[in-house]
Amino acid sequence: MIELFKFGALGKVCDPSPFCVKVETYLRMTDQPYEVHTGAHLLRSSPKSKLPYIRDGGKIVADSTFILHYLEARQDESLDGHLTPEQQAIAHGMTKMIDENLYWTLVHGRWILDHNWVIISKLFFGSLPFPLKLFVPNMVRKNVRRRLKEHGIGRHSSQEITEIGSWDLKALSDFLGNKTYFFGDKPSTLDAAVFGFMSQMVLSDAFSAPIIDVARSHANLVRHTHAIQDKYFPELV
Ligand SMILES: N[C@@H](CCC(=O)N[C@@H](CS)C(=O)NCC(=O)O)C(=O)O
Repeated sequence: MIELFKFGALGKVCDPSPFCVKVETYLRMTDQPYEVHTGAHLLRSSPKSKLPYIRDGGKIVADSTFILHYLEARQDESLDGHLTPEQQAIAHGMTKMIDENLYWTLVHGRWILDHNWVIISKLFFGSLPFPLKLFVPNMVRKNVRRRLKEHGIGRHSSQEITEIGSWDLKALSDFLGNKTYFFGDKPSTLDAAVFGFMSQMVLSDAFSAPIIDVARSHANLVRHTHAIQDKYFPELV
């Protein structure tokens, strides 16, 4: 059986990491039995020092994109099997837009906006023993700030970062239109990737940020998020 290593549920969201949500949603959409291991300490055993990763018997696969490629190849009927090569190309491009661009607007909203930092430092570091809790949270935040700068997005103002994210959200919303899923009546890996991100914005009230307001202003993306949550994560509704 597949073992999924992730952080753990945050309220109604099955994980605070969009990448962990993407993989778990994929496992549920493809009806695969799996068991979970949860906790930030798992970062230490992760081959890429990030979550998620999976174990399938003796094989370990890290990174949501590698995991989905591995799982797609492993089963008889792939989740994207109904897509044409052209649709698969669009799905790939949009997924990377979420993973490599939109994701960082979420990181900025959670870690850099001061009012959310207060929440995140309690949520993620609240149980650290004294004196670690005095300096570890600020060390990690400094590291996140550095990564945002290196990525490039951290060189923009908060207002510009929201604008960058809102272009991606508009593209997703325009592409979804009135369809149930991004490519019609059947879900695909793109639906799992979008849900990974949108679930953070729509299903959790833990954080507030302009990018969250923008995400919630797209009625069709909100409808898509609730539909996937209701169907694949009924225990969290
Ligand atoms: N490219 C990776 C990204 C995974 C990732 O960035 N995970 C974050 C949580 S959202 C993480 O583990 N961060 C911990 C760290 O960087 O120390 C994937 O697709 O799985």
